[in-house]
Amino acid sequence: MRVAQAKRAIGWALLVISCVALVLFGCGFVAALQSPSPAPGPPSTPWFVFESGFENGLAGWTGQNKRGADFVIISDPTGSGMGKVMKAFIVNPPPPLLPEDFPYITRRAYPNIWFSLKPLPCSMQEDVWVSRELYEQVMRRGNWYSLLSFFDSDPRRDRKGHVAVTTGLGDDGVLYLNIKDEKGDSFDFPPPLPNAPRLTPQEWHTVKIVVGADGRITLSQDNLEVSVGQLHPMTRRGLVGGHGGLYVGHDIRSSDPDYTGGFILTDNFRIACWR
Ligand SMILES: [Ca+2]
Repeated sequence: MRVAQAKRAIGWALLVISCVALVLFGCGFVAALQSPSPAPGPPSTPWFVFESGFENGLAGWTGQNKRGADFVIISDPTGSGMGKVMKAFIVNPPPPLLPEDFPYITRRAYPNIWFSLKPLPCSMQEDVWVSRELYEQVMRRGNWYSLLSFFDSDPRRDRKGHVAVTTGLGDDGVLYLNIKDEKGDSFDFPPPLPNAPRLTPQEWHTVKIVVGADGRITLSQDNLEVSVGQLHPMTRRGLVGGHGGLYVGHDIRSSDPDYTGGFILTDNFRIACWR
């Protein structure tokens, strides 16, 4: 009798264990079905990298451009632990008064980097902090505002470089792509993706452009996609340099008597190309 009871108990135990195992297996199978596809892994180790966090001033940069604006390397004034940062700002004296839509007025202040053509894919990114004064001034007047300029080489005139992609700030505070044709004129402004994040003032943001070997361009802010586009077919596929910093269009001082100044901070500029 006892043997029979023991056998029955063992039988029940095995049955329960089997059921539990089946349920667990089933749950795992369902979970596997429901989980999103795995995020793509990090790209292979870049074979070309340029980085500047301005800790050694302008070490590594190959030139600079200052017109109607200036920049200095200072300790991070935002208390965000960024170390040295680049502060760019509009400078006096204001230029002559010109029509607000005069096309050749730009204010620029940035170091730039040039090198021999690097095949795609490549990325370019920087951290930015825009003061409220500059942000509102730029947005209120609808000025374009370039954060990153991604240069390829000119396919026809063999110039040193040609702007292939820049970024601008829309009236809605969302960054957009400005894709250039082979002459450097604006070719395409892909609309932002739904729910694209706004570039808020007085906060650090990471802005990044990735251009794939197929010419696909992805603009992201703080690791969220903002806009996607495609290189103009006539531009050469590669990267020869670029810059971040301050680059605004029109004459934002003469067009606004209430202009109160403002500045942009830039840090952790980085270019990477990989295979
Ligand atoms: Ca830094």
